Amino acid sequence: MLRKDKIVYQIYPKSFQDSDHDGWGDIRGVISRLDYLQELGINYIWFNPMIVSPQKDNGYDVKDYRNFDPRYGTMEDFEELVREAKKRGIDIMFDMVFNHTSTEHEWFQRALKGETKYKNYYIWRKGKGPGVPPNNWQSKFAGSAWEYVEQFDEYYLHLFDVSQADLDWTNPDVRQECADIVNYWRAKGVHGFRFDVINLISKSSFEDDPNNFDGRQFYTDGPKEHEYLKGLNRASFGQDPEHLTVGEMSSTTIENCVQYAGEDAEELDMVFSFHHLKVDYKNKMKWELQAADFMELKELLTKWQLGMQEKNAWNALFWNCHDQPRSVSRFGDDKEYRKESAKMLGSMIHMLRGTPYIYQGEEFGMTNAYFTDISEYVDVESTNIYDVLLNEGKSKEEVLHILQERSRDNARTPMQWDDSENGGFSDVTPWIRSQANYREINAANDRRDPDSIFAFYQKMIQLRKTMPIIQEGLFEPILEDHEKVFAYKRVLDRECLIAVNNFFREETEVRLPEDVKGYSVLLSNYDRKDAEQTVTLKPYETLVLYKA
Ligand code: TEU
Repeated sequence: MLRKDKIVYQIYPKSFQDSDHDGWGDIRGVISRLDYLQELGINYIWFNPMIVSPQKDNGYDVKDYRNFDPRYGTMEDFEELVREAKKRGIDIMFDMVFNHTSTEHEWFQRALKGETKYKNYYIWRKGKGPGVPPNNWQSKFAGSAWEYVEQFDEYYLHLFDVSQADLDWTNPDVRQECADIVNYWRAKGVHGFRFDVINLISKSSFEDDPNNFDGRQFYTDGPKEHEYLKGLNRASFGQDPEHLTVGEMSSTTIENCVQYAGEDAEELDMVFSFHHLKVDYKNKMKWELQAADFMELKELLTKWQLGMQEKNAWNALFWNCHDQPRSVSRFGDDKEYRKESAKMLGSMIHMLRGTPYIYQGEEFGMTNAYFTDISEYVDVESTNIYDVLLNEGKSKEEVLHILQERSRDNARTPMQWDDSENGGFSDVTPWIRSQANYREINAANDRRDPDSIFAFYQKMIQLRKTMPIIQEGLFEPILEDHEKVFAYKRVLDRECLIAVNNFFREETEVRLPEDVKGYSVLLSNYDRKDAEQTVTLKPYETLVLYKA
């Protein structure tokens, strides 16, 4: 049974805390910071992959599913982490990357040696003619999704980097291997699993994309998805009554997600979907900038809340992760109203129906990286697209500006703990540059403020843990036409919660749908003590009212 009082904290281990002076975060570094996480109040830590990987895609290119990259530490370190976390009431969630492996993985290497068993673990097709790939699908990281291998005169599919070969899930051996890997980590004390791009594992057919787009219609939410997920559930985590699972769903639909995360579907507990994080993509294109379309954001979040609720399915709630620019820079104001807007964005997410995820640094308002030179970027997607956009004729300045807004590295800079060298992450040069603003924006500085963002997050977390209305209440949109405010109600029996959030730097007036005399203020980022039916909201104000 899914516990609805949980809050997950995401750690990008490479950038969280270095303990052995190599500029690279590690497990012992995490152990040294567990008290901080306990104080915050979270229940789960989701770790991005720490297993052996050539690091072309920072661990999402898996070379060995069962062993840690020594730069992160040893199995003994991990066992200690599990014990120490447990003492503090924290469970571990691991990232399972099952759509693809690194081409350095033993399976792919044996495939290349001609072992049929392993060749059948991957997806191979003949080209359409000499030098012409099997179809026009595009990799998510730019270029064709197919790579030619001369000795077979065939191409293998890679929806991501050329070093990330897609696994063939129609092969029962592949499905069994994946279940075995989940069970291996379960035996080590892992109860939580995040499944990377798991809705891409069932490919429907291998025809050309008629719209000359990337081909996603043929490999997203494919015909066997639900069957594969039910099978994985039965063969692995479903046997653990305490499990917590989340699927990362790329370009998915509500129709599919109500099943993936339906209460009785026996697939997953919840889903990440990304539509609300594309409202600043012009024509849905990641590398074309536009100001966030606030009405579209409201519409999408409302549609997903209602659509999932109607079918008794469960959302993961988030603004940030290791693939997204920082929310305070993107939807808030990371200068004048950084503190106010960071709290407002947190409140908006944490009062919704679903399980909230906090990404490292969000709890004290870390901002985008604002790198000014391409040499500062590490992410394969960013460096690839840099060349592509230059070749398309954009100027260097223009492309660097786009990356400042969109690059995944915005979220991957070292955690800013204090104002010491590299923000206290490491005393040697980190694998990726620290942000220039760490002397001012850091956890220690924030926590010196009695009215800190951290304290606000602590409060939101405690509210969720103690108030059934936040865990279970029904979601109901209000003020749907308001152009500045995202507002909603949560209702449980006779209890009611009203949340209003001003997304803009101007004051704005709202008239609530009912008299709020009997309500008390549950959360405010401006020290508001009471409210009337008509309220003038301050810049980026969040106000949460509650009536028992
Ligand atoms: O991301 C899946 C994914 O498609 C994106 O969020 C991706 O970063 C974006 O679309 C590119 O424009 C997952 C992981 O979270 C990501 O870090 C990996 O790179 C990717 O899968 C491949 O494993």
